[in-house]
Amino acid sequence: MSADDVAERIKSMEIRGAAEIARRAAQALKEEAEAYQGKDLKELRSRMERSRDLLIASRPTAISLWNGVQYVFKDTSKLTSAEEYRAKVMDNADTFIRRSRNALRTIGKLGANRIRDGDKVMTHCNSKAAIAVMAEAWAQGKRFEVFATESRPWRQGVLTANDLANLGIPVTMIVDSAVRYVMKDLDLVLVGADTIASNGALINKIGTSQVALAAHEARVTFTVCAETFKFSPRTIYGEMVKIEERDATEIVKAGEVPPQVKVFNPVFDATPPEYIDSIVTEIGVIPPYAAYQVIVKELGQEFMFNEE
Ligand code: RUB
Repeated sequence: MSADDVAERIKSMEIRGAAEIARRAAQALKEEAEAYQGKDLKELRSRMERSRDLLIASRPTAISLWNGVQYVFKDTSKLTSAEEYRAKVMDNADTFIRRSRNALRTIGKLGANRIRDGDKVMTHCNSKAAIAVMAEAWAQGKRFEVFATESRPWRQGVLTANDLANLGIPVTMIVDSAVRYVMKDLDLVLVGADTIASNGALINKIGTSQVALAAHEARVTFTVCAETFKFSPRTIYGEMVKIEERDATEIVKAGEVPPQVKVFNPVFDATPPEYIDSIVTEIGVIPPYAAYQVIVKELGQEFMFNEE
């Protein structure tokens, strides 16, 4: 699929979820490089850079997309032929996709240790990382049940409920506003991440911070499942994470309210680190306050000081 197509599908949410958009963008860049038959490095570079910019602009919040795309261009600036450049881009894309899939498996294994037999778990939105943890714990024979929030306005909770039901995991759907009401009976919250900032703040689907607040109040453990490519090197430079706002029609249909009514539709929010017990990554279970070290150590050489 072309980069233009993938960017459009990411924008329209046909392709969604922070890790998936990163993998699909890397794959699109790989295919674009693969399809180039010419010998003109300058032309290839400019085509690839156009696609890179298009993909990065397709959704603004998830740093995974930016990290994934940057990875595809790793060590390409000094290459001198179109063949070398093409091969490097393709190899980088494959490596990123493979690492991201491996990370998901490792997160599943490490996170599963956090689920105990008989637990009542809540999840919000539809995170493949959080689901990997529940899938692994279930496969290990642990028996627990899950409360999945609806996650308005896109209702990704329906996807989660289907994913869990297909695995045989008992799941109850609730509306987002029922979170605090059911929280007092729960043991654990497991959510994914679009971005983790250098101070350990979590940026995830709108409503995550309310879930965290309710968990904090009820002393329910709040755990984030996030690959290291969800950590943002850009926040180390002081950059704020851009919170995507989507169209009003996702909340109200045309004509439902008079035109003077404003509609505000932010689709992500920030949960402060003090509400997060731990973050399950492929390099271990860490406190949110270790985010800075993760960025420097894991992503440092590859992303931070590399202007490519
Ligand atoms: C999805 C969302 C998910 C994270 C993590 O939002 O907020 O919790 O992206 O997902 P949207 P994963 O539906 O708007 O993309 O663990 O699959 O990367």
